Amino acid sequence: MKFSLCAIFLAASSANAFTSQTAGNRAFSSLHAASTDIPSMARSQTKVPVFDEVCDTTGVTLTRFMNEVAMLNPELRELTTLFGAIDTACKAMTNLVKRSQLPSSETLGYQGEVNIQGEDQKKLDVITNDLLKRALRFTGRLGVLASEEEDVPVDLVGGATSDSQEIVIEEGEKYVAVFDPLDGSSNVDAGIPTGTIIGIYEHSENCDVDPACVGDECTEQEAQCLANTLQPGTNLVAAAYCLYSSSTFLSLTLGNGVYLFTLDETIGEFVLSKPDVKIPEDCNIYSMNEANFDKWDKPLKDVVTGWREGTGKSETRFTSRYIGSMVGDVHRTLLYGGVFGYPGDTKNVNGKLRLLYEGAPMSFIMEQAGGISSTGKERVMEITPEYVHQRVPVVMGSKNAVQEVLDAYAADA
Ligand code: AHM
Ligand code: MG
Repeated sequence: MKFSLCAIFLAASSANAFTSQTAGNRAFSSLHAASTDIPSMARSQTKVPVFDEVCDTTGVTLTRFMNEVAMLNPELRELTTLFGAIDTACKAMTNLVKRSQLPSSETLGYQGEVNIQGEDQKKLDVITNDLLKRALRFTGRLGVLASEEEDVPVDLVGGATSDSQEIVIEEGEKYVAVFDPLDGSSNVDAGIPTGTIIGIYEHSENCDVDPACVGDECTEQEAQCLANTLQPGTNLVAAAYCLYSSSTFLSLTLGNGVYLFTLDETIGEFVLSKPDVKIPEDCNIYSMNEANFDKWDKPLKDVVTGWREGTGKSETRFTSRYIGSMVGDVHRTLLYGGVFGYPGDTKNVNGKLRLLYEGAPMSFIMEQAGGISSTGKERVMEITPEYVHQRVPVVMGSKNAVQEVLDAYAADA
């Protein structure tokens, strides 16, 4: 085992993955006119850790992985600090989700509040949002964050609480975080997998915001700084998801491949279980809410009909798997191959998923695993959000099958 793990990392090292992929991600960047001028993110080559000695008992923990990334790439030290907070928050959220099933926990059900998107908030949506916010806040490395459960972008450094929409920017912040604290929470009462999705962007060093500025009191420049969250996925420096299921998984990318960790509860650590995850190019599984089939665009309907009947490009009859929790559905899609989608339809032209904290980070991970993520017509990663809770149609997964969807849309144009 020791030998094979070392061999895998040596292979990753020779591929120089972190650097080249990060540069590739940047190459597509274009900022929305309304956002602050984010400095060019050209960075030196990121070095991949090589583990020539692996503890048989603990393997390679996330902590060690991040320490080695930081030692090799001092400019990423603050980013690895953020991952320390994510590591802790995902463990805490694992316990919350697990314990929620116990009669004594009283965390199931609805909070009695409706979020900005008109959705009923579950108690666990609110608790996990607060937990993740606080964990990230205490790193002191974060300027602004946007969350599914917050009306507007907020900052963690200045002491805002979940009850306060006050936005404060302090010196020293370096990153912007976007997240969905408990995706698929409608499933949680039934004990079905849920997840956390996180994206991290760089914060503009040029931002100078008066800590007293709130809402309309902010100058245009200050408001633009707060709009740092409105960056396209191509600007992401990192993305991660945690999946709360039979095990807890933490999957991350720093722009150079996807690394999958599994929580070993006996030692309380995430342990590297799959370095450099690659999605199979071919597949026979699709994962979409088929109750909406009649309302989908014709090109998508035609392709899915071909998959059902085995008359599509691959001449393979597909099967269907749909949990209704994006993190779980995408995780399975990454490991087994497949196509996950939440397309637009005649009722909701942009589908249901949110671009900033669902579509973009999951697309970054999918692309880093060798898959494709598109609206059918354009790359999800290239869309600059105009507002925080913007929705986006998504079709992502195995290269050849997603390409079949893109070809159908192109032929229909
Ligand atoms: P949520 O963020 O409110 O939990 O909604 C997002 C979830 C995704 O995890 C999942 O893909 C989708 O909603 C399922 O929606 P539907 O029930 O319409 O199929
Ligand atoms: Mg969600």
